[in-house]
Amino acid sequence: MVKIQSSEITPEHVYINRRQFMRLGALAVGAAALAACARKPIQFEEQSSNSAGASAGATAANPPVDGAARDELGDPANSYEDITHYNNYYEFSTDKEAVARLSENFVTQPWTVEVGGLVNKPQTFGIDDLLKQFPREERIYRLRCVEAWSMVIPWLGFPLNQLLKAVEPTSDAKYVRFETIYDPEQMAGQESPWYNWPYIEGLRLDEAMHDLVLLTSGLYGKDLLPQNGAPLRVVIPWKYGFKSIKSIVKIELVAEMPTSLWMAAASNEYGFYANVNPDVNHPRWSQASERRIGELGRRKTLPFNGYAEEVAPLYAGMDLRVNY
Ligand SMILES: Nc1nc2c(c(=O)[nH]1)N[C@H]1C(S)=C(S)[C@@H](COP(=O)(O)O)O[C@H]1N2
Ligand SMILES: [Mo]
Repeated sequence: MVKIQSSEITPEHVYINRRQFMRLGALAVGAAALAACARKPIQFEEQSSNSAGASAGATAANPPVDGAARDELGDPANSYEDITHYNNYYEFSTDKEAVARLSENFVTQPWTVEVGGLVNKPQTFGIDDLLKQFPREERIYRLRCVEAWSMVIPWLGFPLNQLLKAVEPTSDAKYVRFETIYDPEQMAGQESPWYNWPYIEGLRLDEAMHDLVLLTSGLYGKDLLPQNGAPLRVVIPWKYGFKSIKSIVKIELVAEMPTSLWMAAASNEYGFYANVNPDVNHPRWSQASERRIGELGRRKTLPFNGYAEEVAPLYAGMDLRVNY
């Protein structure tokens, strides 16, 4: 794994915090956020010098500073503990609190990602080379699960569009299809006959090219742990969490809309677009509000998970009740 140098990550982090601080403007941000700005870079320095190489998890001596980072709406990031111990990852378990333990020994090295299909320059990347070629940055995003819970997560990744540009999609390419590793010996959940394994997801090409879509290999300044999709997953913050497919081995440019695992399982409940939409309920529950992990009570769900300004133009003229 590429080790993030504190010199690479600190300026970006400081920048994000300053920008957020300015956007919050007159809001009573308080001394806590100010303290966070001052404390965070030091924390990353400590981590970089302490963590001996790849995939170092948080240790007692080296804990991430929970909640110091905030999203652009001013809400604090969830704790590292919550983000790494409340996971949807059906390859390991349908029990969110069991995924961390059951994925503990999942082997993520060596790892290759095949990028091909309707492109001029297909290429298979070793994970280390991929992360060397595309430097990571921190992005603090909300993750809104279709089950109506949410978190704020400080990811480390790079825009998917950088990788797509490198392989040069042809004019026939209209969609991007993602595939998770298929390895039932390591992933007992893949023995379940209820789903069409491997996990598949997809985006329209213009969605995939949007700068918010992050190919992600870390969080809280550390390499991803298996439960969060190590070594590489995608994060699409304006869509329900199930679109953010984990442990990717294949990215293919295709002409036809891919059928995702969830579309194949229940197309009336899980559509291709899956944009976060408080006005379109799941057939079995409301999507108007959500439970932010770590909070009491519920908060209102925002259209496109709060990213409408950036992404609503992608869907101009589309009926989002039909294209759910
Ligand atoms: N391969 C794979 N990717 C997956 C899933 C899964 O079961 N398998 N679950 C999805 C769902 S429903 C959610 S909400 C997010 C959860 O990501 P997190 O555990 O990192 O918070 O991962 C998504 N990606
Ligand atoms: Mo989800």
